[in-house]
Amino acid sequence: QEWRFVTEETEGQVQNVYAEEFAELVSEKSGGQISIDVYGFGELGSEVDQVEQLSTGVVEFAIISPGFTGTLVPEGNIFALQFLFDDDQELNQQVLNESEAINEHLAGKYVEQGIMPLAFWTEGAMQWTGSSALQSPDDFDGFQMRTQESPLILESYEAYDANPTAMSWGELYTGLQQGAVEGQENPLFFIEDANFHEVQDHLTISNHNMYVTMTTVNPDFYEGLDDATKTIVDESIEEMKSRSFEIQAEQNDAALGLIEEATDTPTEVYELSEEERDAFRELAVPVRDSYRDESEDAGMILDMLQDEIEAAQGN
Ligand code: 6CS
Repeated sequence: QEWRFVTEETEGQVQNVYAEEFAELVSEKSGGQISIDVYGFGELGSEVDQVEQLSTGVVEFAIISPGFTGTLVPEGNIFALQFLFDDDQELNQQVLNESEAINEHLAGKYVEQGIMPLAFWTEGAMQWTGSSALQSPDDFDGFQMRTQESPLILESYEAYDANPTAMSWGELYTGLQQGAVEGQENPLFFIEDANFHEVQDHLTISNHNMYVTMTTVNPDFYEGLDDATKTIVDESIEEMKSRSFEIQAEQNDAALGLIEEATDTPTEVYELSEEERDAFRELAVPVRDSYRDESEDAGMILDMLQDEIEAAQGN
């Protein structure tokens, strides 16, 4: 059998390393009977096109970031909420692995739209880059911020009085270079590998949110698998849970040094203090009320997740 797996990133980046390793596991476990072709970003379309390719069965597997499903699955906007999770990414990954709010209630909303999440995982804490310094909410006043598609990501930057625009990352380097947008948010590995630091003068270590993504499968395809094949998929997903964390940690740990070494395109690095982060947090927290208004179950999902995060922090 031959399956297709599309990601939102390119060769060597976290999602592609993940997909290649997943393909290898499935091939091994099936004694070479199942081979998975991995398609990188740009080979099949934009991030939003890929959401449809998964739900219509053009591809069997996809890595989909909730930032691109904001209008399709409003409850998925929960990951747009800044300062909701802990600063400790390992604790966050544990919550993502074990959360009933996410793996049952939120996952159910995705299944209703033809997207079956098999794992939710972090690609690391997100940081800001800008053509000007971003150290206080005032610095975002009128700032042209690029974001993913989700309404609540846009609203989160409107809360800082910025002018956010949704854009595919395929257009982002040129957009930053030509000044169509002035800044963006991403984990350090992605900022470095996509070379955004080349066209940005400032990098703020803000840790304002973490980047969450999902390994997904087409539900009809998955339900149609025989039990032995399902077990191969499930075991491979399980084994990739610790691997995904290691892959992102390794790349994110190396990235800041690489950005600082690129002295021909210097980038000023500034780390926010806790007090400076609090000024953003204060404006970000009310956006949670907009999340509650997203749907009938959104409030329940948010309350449950907050309890789960607090329980994990108490350990
Ligand atoms: O900023 C983005 O849209 C891209 N960022 C990451 C970390 N992965 C893919 C995504 O499309």
